[in-house]
Amino acid sequence: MRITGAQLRIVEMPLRSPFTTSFGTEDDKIALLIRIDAVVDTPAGPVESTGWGECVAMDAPVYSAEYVAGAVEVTRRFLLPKLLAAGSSLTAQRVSGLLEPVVGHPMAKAALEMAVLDAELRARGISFAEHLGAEHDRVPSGVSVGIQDSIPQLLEVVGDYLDQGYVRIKLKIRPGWDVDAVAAVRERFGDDIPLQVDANAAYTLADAAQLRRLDAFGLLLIEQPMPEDDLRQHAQLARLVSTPICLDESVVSARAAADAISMGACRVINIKPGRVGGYLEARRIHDLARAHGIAVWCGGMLETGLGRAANAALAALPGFSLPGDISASDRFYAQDITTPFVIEDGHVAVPSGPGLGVTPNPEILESVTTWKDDLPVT
Ligand code: NPQ
Ligand code: MG
Repeated sequence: MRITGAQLRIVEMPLRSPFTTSFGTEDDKIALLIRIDAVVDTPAGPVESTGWGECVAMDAPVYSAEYVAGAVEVTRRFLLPKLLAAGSSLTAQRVSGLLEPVVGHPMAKAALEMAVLDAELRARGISFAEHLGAEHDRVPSGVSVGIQDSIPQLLEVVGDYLDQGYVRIKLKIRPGWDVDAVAAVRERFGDDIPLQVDANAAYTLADAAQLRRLDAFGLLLIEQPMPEDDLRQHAQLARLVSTPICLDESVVSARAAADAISMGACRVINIKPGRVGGYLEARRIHDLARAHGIAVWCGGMLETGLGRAANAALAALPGFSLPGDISASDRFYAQDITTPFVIEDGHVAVPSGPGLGVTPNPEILESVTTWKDDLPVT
């Protein structure tokens, strides 16, 4: 394909309720979207197409090093020019190689690859799901529950999500909000609900005794207890607790996943396409984990309907053996920019149309846009 147009756009969407994690409280979701116009070569000849990419970097570098303004800068100044330089030889498959000389910035790279892949697949009439190798037309839906002001409030929120049909609950934890929160949820809702926790790197190995207390509650996993670059410490912790350790922030590539697996740092991996540089690298991690008997599930970054569509397609691959953080749109948003994803019988449908299978509603998109910029493509 050849890129004929590129537009960056920042959208700001109010969250239905504040979302608190160990790294802070978010009241709004800020997303960087990229639209690419392209002429795509197909068996039927050249076809004009459009592709959408969503960058999951947050407004501030608190989950990982990337942040929205940095992603804008690196995309316009370093990443897009590398794709333009490829001329008409550009394919989605080639994007990660073309962008490899730029160190880091996986979320910005992932958004560009997603847009190129979407444009390509729309032109060829193939869905993300089919292209990635999905084997299901719906995926089980889990929900991530933020840190609350009180235990009664937590129980009310969790009860609400269970009533909506979510098949797995993930509690955000941090020192001071861990064992008691888990104990209360178990006491109220029983031992049968699939339950896990996510620390977003808030602990150290010195907290091993406290984390070991979680072993009593039959959790599916403890997600990212310690900082991103503490693979070795995670391997040590894995020997001190019986609950499976799951890595999120630490798994920044298939190479990092291979290191973590060989070190015994995790028995489960949360795959987030943005964090690992794209859907194609995400699939490689799926394949690698599957070959090693490591369970994977699809994480979430409060994506709009665009990213949610692609995540649902990925989560439909056969190795995704645990429910992911793919919730309904209304978990986070009163109004999504695409046709909203809904939860039905505990599942979210995998779009089947060409490319992402969803497009932004133009009026809604404009109404949430706070900034946009057409990038030069000649
Ligand atoms: C995680 N996500 O698994 C993340 C972290 C996270 C669904 O728990 C705005 C944008 C707020 C992205 C808060 C879930 C966010 C965000 C938390 C991502 O670690
Ligand atoms: Mg996480």
